[in-house]
Amino acid sequence: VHMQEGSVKLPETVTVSLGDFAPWCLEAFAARLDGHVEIAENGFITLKKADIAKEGYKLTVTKDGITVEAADESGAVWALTTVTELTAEGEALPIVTIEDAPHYGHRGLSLDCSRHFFTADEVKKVIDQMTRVKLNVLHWHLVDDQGWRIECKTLPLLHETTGTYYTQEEIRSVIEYARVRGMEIIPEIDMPGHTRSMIAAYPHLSCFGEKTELCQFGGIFEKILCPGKDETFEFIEKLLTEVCALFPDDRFHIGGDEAPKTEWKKCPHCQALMKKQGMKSPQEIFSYFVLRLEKIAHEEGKRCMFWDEASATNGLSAGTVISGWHDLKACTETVDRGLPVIVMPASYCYIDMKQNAFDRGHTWAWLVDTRRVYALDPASVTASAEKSKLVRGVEGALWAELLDHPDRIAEYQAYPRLCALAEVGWSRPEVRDWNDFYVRLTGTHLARLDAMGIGFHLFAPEIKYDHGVISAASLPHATIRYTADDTDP
Ligand code: TNX
Repeated sequence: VHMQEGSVKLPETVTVSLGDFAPWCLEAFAARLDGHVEIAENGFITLKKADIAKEGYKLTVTKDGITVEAADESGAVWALTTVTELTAEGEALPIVTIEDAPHYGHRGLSLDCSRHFFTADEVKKVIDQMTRVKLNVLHWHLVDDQGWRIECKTLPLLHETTGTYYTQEEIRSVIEYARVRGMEIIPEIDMPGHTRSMIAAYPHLSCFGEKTELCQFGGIFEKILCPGKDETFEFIEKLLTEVCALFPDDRFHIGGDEAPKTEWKKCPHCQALMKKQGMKSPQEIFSYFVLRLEKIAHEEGKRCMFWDEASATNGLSAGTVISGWHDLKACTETVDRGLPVIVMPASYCYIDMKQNAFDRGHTWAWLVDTRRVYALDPASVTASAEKSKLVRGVEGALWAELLDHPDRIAEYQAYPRLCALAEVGWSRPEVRDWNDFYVRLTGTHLARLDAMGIGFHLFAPEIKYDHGVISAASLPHATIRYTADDTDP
């Protein structure tokens, strides 16, 4: 960043010369300016193709206008996002030159829409807010034990049994909304565990085929898909043929986490499979399942992702990417096996955890406050320069078992922790510094989040007790409410 004296106001209607860029890269910018953007020759903003890193940009603001140089549309999207950020509260732009590019190519959020249904409009809002901090991947967790959320024309009992789901039309509109914001959508169909919503619709998919209901609360459930029956794989093939075609991006997450082997050990089909394949343990059935899922997804033209439980599977294809969620060690083991990893250890990246002891949220991975998120160093998972290339990026996870109330708790959980995570993904490690981040966050960025209409979490007020008087001081934006009789304020 190179700042100079002076500033320039954005005109009422911002004219843009597109150069060789596709018009879609203006869409998010125009939406943020209530449509006051026009394509024109000699525009106030000039876009130029340049030899700059993927997603990178050079933004030059002068008294006469703005020049954006980028190699691709996403670089232009991020440059214009920076312009929006600098003018979020109606400020004039500083005269400045910014050269910027992300450190990691994968900067994501995993959003659980099974446990809590976010409407298509709510998902779009999440996407727009994510792109404000230049996150570029929405890992869309669409199905789980508590609900199946994809309209499925060939296997309609899936969505009919759950009742609340996205139509294919809605899914397409979310994908398009994300695309013009430079964001990839990676859908997830978690298998073979976390599949109660599939089994509730089609009971024959489980080992013993008995009728069952959707789960009403979170957890790890023993009734999962049966790998001993051919019908299970025929079903998955049919399912993935339809669902893969719905999502144009080439990556597909097939889960693989938390799959108890309890039923497999008792199931005659699974026992027969073990015998036939010469398997010695149910763990080998799991690997067999994972490899078959991978093959089916490949046939549909997809590159696969799995949770880290799958990373020990021998024979995974080199392009398969692992989401390392247990801890940093799981990420290290993944790269040691030669597989690419998304670093998302729960104790840093799970924004469904409480941020302080009084919050609503999980605690199993400990309290995860903003400072803790910021402290994540993805590069620390390996000391080898060669293996460090396998560290593809970071992801936050907003699991949704506890997101049913109060209103907008998702925003409260996500911000400002996602701001910290975005910086972990974007900035070079050597320029990251918590004190500097904290000053920028509380000095200007929280006000911007406020101007963007995001309901964020504030750092706890400082409480003092002195000679019988309790006093509390907090940051701007906060309202302190209290009661003296132990009731909820
Ligand atoms: C673990 S992370 C899960 C989720 C839960 C989450 C709650 C992962 C792959 N599985 O099913 O929602 O913990 O924090």
